Amino acid sequence: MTDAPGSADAENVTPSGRSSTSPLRPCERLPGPKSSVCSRSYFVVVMVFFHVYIINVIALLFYVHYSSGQEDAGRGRDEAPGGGHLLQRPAAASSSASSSAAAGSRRPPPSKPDFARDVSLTRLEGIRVGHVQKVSLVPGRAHEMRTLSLKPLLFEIPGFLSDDECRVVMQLAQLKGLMESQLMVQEGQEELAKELNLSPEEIFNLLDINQDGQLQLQEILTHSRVRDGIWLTPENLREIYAGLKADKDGNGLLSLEEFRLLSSDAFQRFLLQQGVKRSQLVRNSRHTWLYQGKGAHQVLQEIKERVTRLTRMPPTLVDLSEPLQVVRYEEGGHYHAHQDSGPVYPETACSHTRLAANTSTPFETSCRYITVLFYLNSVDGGGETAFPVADNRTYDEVSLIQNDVDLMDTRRNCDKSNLRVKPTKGTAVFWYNYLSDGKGWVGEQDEYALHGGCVVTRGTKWIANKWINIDPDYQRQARYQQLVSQLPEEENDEDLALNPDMHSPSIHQDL
Ligand SMILES: [Ca+2]
Ligand SMILES: [Ca+2]
Repeated sequence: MTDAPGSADAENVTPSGRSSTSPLRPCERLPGPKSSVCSRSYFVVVMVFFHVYIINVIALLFYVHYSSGQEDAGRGRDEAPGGGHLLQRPAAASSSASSSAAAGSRRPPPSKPDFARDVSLTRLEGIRVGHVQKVSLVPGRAHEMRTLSLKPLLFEIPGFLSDDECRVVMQLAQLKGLMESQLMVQEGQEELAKELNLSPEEIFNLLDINQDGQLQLQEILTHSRVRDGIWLTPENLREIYAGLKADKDGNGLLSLEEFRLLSSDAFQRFLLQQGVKRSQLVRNSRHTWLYQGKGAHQVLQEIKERVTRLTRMPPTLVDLSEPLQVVRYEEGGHYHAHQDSGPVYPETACSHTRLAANTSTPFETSCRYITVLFYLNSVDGGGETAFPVADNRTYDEVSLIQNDVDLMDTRRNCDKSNLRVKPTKGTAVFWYNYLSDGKGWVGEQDEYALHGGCVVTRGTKWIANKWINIDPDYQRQARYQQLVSQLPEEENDEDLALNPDMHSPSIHQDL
């Protein structure tokens, strides 16, 4: 570089495009009289800079163009082994027609043509908390539907079921027989770790949510909530640390070195050896499933039809959903806060469309778009349905446990939940477990839909759940429906009716 003023002004000149007049101006600032030599040499210097600048810009444009092309090609290479469905997300997220077309061309050729999106899911309007709207569910009577929260979108409909209907559902459930919702001895945690083939370092890394290289109590507690098992409290964990001498340096945190010395199910095994009470489980209830298809009790069919009218979902989708689940909580029964359905990533399969998924992914969730919960009796004490973070400003998994207060613990902290619904005979509440994708289909999971059953302090609590299962992947849902429609009618009713307990042992974990 020759001189600073020259280069500085060259930068000023070129962007404004006044190259013919501006080069002379810097000379005016130079000491001494103006000279033609000055202006001519200065002009030459500036022009050199101008050309260098233009060449640089062109080179830069070439570089950007070339490197983004490479990046696209690289991305294509990285994703190819993961299967075609991994490509669908970038394509769907991009509004650019060219990138969609490019992603489409990389997708493996589908065995069948894509289904046209001819169904749009209605999503009811909450308006505001406390808003009441009239809904027509049965002839000659209007029900009132009150908005309880917007995050999740949650409604309450008093008198949805008559006293007689509540009685019939409870009797049918007793006739069929109820089973324990969660078995006492939990196996399988180690199996999952083995199946995924994770090293202790990888598990540590997954648990270390804030990535500070140490496991805080709440990081371990948050993880232990993911699966049905023994419910850990902060005190439990401190006892376990002491019993297993896990926290060698006694700082209340687990380092990677300390973690490596523990087996993957050390905590659960320690608790099992101590003896586990029912109250220490994630859920303490009994349940059964009642089919609502052809030939089912009239009351069950009518409830299904009423749910269809209430939610305004396509009847076929409701027909192909899980049967009615009836749950009984005895005194002392509870269900700690959980999500009815999990997040859906491209590599996750929905339990109900598994037939059409044509994949052997280890991840599966129930894809329960809507939960309709019915109170079959009024409970003498406790048993509220708690929504710990309903209408919170933000959602943060780790902050659910702070200063030893675990908001997900419905035996201790229901009173700290943002919203509690008191069980009243015949009342229904319903909410969306997923957001909309903005195009009339299922979008991302709504984490605010976290909820649990508070401990029943007096009497028995009876509820029923009707889930509406919809695959966020429209094509998978459509393929599944086509498969079902091609089966003979009797098979269609009996074999394909979802029995979540028989279908897959993991399905009623309600992740
Ligand atoms: Ca940490
Ligand atoms: Ca430590």
